[in-house]
Amino acid sequence: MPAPLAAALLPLALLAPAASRVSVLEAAFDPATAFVPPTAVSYATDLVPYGSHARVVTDRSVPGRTEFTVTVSGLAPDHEFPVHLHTGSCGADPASSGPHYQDAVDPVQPSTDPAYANERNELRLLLRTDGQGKATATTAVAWQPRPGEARSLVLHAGTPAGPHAAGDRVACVKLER
Ligand SMILES: [Cu+2]
Repeated sequence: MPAPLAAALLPLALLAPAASRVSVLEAAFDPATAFVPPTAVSYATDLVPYGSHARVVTDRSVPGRTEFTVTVSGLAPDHEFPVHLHTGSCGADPASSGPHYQDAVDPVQPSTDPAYANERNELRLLLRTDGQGKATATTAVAWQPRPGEARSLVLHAGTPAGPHAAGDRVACVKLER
């Protein structure tokens, strides 16, 4: 049926100029100590097993706005993982991802002032895995990260935390080299 097919392809063609503002990152979680430094690091294999998978779509096609969509598979089932944009990169030490990225940076660090530490000034998502360990979450913020300053997405232990504190960093995805 050629006509419906053409109709389906037309919107994609119209969107093509914006495609360069959309980046897609796919990675499997690996140990931080892997010979080739991995794009996605797991620090807690009970929650984020090696070989489990993340896909991050960053859409900056609308000026002054960024939409993040995070999709994971193979994680611990029926679990909530808070996910944040952090300033540092993913290293062997979970703390290497540094503090949360803030659009307006709190002059007092670590930032606890709700005028800065809030979901409009930071990027926060909540991944809720299903019984198979899959989850997807989308959020948008009214800013675009400054290049080189938002280098990772960090998954926290969340709930049920088991042997981990809820805030522990259990995995990290490098957004920039
Ligand atoms: Cu965080």
